[in-house]
Amino acid sequence: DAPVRAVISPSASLDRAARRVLAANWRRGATVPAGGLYPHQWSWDSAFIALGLRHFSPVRAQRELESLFGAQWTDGRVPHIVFDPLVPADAYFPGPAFWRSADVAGAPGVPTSGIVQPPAHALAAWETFRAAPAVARSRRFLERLYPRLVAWHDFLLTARDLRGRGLVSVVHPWESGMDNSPAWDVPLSRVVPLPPAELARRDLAHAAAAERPTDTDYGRYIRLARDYRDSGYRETPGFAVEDPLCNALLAAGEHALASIAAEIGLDPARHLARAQQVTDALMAELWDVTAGTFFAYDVVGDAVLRSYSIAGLLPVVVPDLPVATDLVKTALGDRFRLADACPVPSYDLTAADHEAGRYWRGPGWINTSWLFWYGLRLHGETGLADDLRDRLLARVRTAGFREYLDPLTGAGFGTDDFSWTAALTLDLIR
Ligand code: 2M8
Repeated sequence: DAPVRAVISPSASLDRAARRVLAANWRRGATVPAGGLYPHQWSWDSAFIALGLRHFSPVRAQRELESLFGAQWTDGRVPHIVFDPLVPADAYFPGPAFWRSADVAGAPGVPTSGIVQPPAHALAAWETFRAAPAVARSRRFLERLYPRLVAWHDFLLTARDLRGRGLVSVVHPWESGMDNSPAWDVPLSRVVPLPPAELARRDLAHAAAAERPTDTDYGRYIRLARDYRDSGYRETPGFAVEDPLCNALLAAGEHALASIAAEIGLDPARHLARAQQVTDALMAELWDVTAGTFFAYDVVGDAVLRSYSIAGLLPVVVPDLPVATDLVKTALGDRFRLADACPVPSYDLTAADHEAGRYWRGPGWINTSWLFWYGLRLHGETGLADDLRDRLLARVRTAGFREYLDPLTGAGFGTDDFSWTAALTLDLIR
């Protein structure tokens, strides 16, 4: 399928343009994030994509999540990439030949990666159900997905509770979804990068080098992934961090699982108890009252990572979080400038190493901004939420469905026709 460049003019509505992007990126049961740069199915992308699809094609939204969970491993992990066997092997690096999932007992028939991504899926499944309950009931959508979502959260809270404090660790920067976040600089500095000659980067054919991670970053990503793979995807390599965003999505996801359980006639109590446990652990281990944010924890280095990233504000998506007001205050301060910067910057605007156009080191993203918007509404900050939504839509109208934007100028970066930008735009319009 040729990528469709969305032309947004006053005559073509944003809604129609967004649907066109999602139609062009649909591939026989799942949506690719972007045809050139990311030509397979990505885990948390599918959760965000379902949140948009549910408004005009609830069955497609359900299938998006079903196809992802169809590639779940028997240990419960949901791989971060499900490879499309029809796409040429060298279209994306590292591809199926690198991950070698076929060699692992318990991996599915379709080739996948072996690492994971943030658990946004239970929330997306519940919201997908809520958009069209009758269709979902007739397809037994929740009945079929629920045991898989439970196994996914079980995997995270057992295999990945590396410190035994009730929090999940990510063992690769790609698992955080915020690949080259400055928050990972210290733990990554211990990883010896592979030389550029051992990397076959394909991303630079689709996006400017200045907007992507560096070769040194990639050398470290590939070494970590290779070591994890060579342990049979069991032993965590020299990188493990407790990320506030992953843990917040898990807590919010357990609340969603409680709603799902009740809907299909099961007892929601264990999910509410788990949500509370993860929320308590977040507060006890990652909250910094003086800084007014959550910080990630470096499990290997046994130290707090005092880096102000948007991930530290995103526990605002957790119902009953006792510090939501503090997070909003931090967001309104100089580091994130919620009142005028848009999308919400991925990283501290006042930091010396903030880079307005380089991937997760500064630009604003629609998915993390959507999560902040969702959290604002959850905690009754309707005025701030409406204002953020209006400014996000204005940015997309001007820049198109870009991957990420300069939060101060609105300039677009990365790939165009990016699926979660289009999908979450559709959700924000409603
Ligand atoms: C980016 O990550 C992939 C690796 O997973 C890459 O750089 O190739 C991240 O922005 C991640 O959050 C996202 O899910 C993925 C696909 O959109 O791209």
